Amino acid sequence: MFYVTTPIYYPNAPPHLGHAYTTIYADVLARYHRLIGDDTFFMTGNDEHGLKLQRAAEKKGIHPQQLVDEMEKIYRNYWRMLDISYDHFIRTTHDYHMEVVKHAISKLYDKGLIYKASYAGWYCADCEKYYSPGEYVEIDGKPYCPIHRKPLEFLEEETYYFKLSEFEDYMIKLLSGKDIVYPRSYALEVLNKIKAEGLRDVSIARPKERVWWGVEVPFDKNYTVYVWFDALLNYISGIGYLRDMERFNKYWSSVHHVIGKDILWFHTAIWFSVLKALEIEPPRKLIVHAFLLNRGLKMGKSAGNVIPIEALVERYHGSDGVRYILMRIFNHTKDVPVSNQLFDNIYNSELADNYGNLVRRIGVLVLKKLKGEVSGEDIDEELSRSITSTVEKYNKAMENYDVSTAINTVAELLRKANAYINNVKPWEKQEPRREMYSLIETLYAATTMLHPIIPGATSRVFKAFNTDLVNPKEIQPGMNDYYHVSEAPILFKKVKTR
Ligand code: ME8
Repeated sequence: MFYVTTPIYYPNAPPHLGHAYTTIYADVLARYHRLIGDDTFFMTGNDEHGLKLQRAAEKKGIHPQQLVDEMEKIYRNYWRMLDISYDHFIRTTHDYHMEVVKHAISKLYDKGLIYKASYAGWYCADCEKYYSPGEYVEIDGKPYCPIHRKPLEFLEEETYYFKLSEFEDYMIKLLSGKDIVYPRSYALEVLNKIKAEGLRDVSIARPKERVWWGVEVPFDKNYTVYVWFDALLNYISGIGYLRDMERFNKYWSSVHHVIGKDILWFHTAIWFSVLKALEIEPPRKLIVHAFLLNRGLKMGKSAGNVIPIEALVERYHGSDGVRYILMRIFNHTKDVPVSNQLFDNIYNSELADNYGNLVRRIGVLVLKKLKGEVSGEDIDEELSRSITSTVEKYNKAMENYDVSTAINTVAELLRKANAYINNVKPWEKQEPRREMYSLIETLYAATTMLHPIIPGATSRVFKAFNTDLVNPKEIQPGMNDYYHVSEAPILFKKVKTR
């Protein structure tokens, strides 16, 4: 069983490369788990309520419902463009989701975990979050959002609070004990913050006169539910919480949330506490990654430095190039500065040369020298050992959520195969049977392992070699005792470096 989620994105604008980074990563995990035979469920979607969306619609002069309906199509198109194999696209305006939100807030209310009081503080509508002194940055004596670098708005209102403070001991115990957050450094970061500042109660509702675009609070129709409380519940509503508890229980026990580090606090302090209050187990894993930077800043709409997804899909002739590049640079703890030069280099040297060109050369040689037929022989010993050790390292890395290490181990195997072909020079031999079998077996193993990352190109290779995928855990040298090669595809056209 493997249930994996992405954050649900704010559809006030189309997704950019940062959103693609998270979504492709989750897709790679989902594809890998399907291959190893796990019953897999992969969910992404949109976070459609709240002030940010209300304002975005206002600015366009349309109803928020119209905006989020249009944006759903746009998001789905982008995910299709990137070969994202999600099983469900959740929207927080779905009825079944809103039912769960109402049920959850009522349950907390009945348990005495919600109370009314007034609140005054500084708000960032882009984050949908209050910032306290010490958290915001001051520019010319005025408070600014530390993430968006925009002036904060001062808000003062009667609101409902969730007694987060009651969960302080629970959170400290949970974060210091169980290995939920990956990498662990993020758990320690949250732990330190809680130890330093304590867990303060959070406002969980908004007056309708200010934020009318949201789920109505069941016990007070003058309020809507705070968008973050609404949004986090997607992870349980999307797999049938309330409607189909059997299905919910089945998937929840294996839930893996993938998020960027910007929303770590919501996904630990708040989410784990809400789950506890609802008497639901904490998630199995919360997998956190760092940011893509552009021109020194976190890539984002408000910084005005986003790279559109379609620009890269076009440049690298489809989704595989973009998927490979982003997964190759994927980093959980370090922010990664992007640049055309870096992307072109990875694409040209690793995808086009190390992999694509090897596929082409092997295909051409088998067609020319062996009339397209390769049958089982003794495999070159060194390559054979390399296949075995790569498979082991690759599976270990994938199981540890470390996709970039998994890619590097396969790239290393491909480099060995390239060195081998240059060394044994099969083109100088009459019938290089053993050489070509050794090469094609190595390529078969590498192609299988790369499949979750570049599903399009690898499928073409399987088709050209008239063979099919296996469970990557079962790959071993000498997998197939016969290949019929019908084509030598050119997978990746090189790009001219700018
Ligand atoms: O926060 N680098 O939605 P959002 C890496 N709706 N990842 C990035 C990135 C960057 N420069 N920019 C964005 C929300 N991301 C809420 C989530 S979940 C219950 C609600 C990715 O549209 C990263 O995964 O602002 C980040 O956490 C997410 O987009 C934020 O998306």
